[in-house]
Amino acid sequence: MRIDALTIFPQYFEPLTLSLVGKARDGGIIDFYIHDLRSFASNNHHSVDDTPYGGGAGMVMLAQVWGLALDPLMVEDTDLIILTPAGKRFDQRMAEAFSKASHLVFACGRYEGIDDRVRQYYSSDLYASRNIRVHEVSIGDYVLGGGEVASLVMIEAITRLLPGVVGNPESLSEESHSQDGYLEYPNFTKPAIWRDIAVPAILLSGNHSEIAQWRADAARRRAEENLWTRG
Ligand code: 6GU
Repeated sequence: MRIDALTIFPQYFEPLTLSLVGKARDGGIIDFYIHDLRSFASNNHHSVDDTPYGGGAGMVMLAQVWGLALDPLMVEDTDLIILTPAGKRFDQRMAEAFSKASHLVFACGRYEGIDDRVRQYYSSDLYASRNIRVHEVSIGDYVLGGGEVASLVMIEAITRLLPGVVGNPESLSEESHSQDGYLEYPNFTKPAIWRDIAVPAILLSGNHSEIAQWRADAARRRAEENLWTRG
């Protein structure tokens, strides 16, 4: 999978050299390219934003700058992801769908967002005929300073689903959110007693069917309890 990210703060993407994602990158499973949006700014001040038509607070990012940055990346079979708190909510199902993509482009907006004509332009029939799809995505109902952290969240959730990134692929099918509404059972390791708290005895019994039953019950209890707080 190839991933491009466009941002005025390329340093936000330095964590992608770490951990599983970093290893997948070293191993050639993922190809990352981070682009500094400001290098596409054409005026003397290198500005990337201006005041909104119609008035109001904040600044809007320039379509012209985004167009110059995006044009060379819009190759056949590309998913362009525009990060915005007004987008469709990211979840595990969306992560699974994007993990099957061949090319993801993350457009990180700052300020009050990107001139909407950028979304319109790359959503045209011409681009659709080249299998270019545009998605506006949010990672949750709160507002961040920009799309960079949201991109990192999405990239980690998506790339760990690629074959060869997570060592034991079985762990992917048993984890929280692997099925709608499913939360993983609680886990324990040695010692069997820690600060007077014992590990549930069944887990030490070696009885695999009873352990499976206990875990299924614990997972269901957890999902029910968390329903109240998750909404
Ligand atoms: Cl994608 N961007 C910003 N700026 N804030 C957000 C978000 C995205 N998702 C949730 N909050």
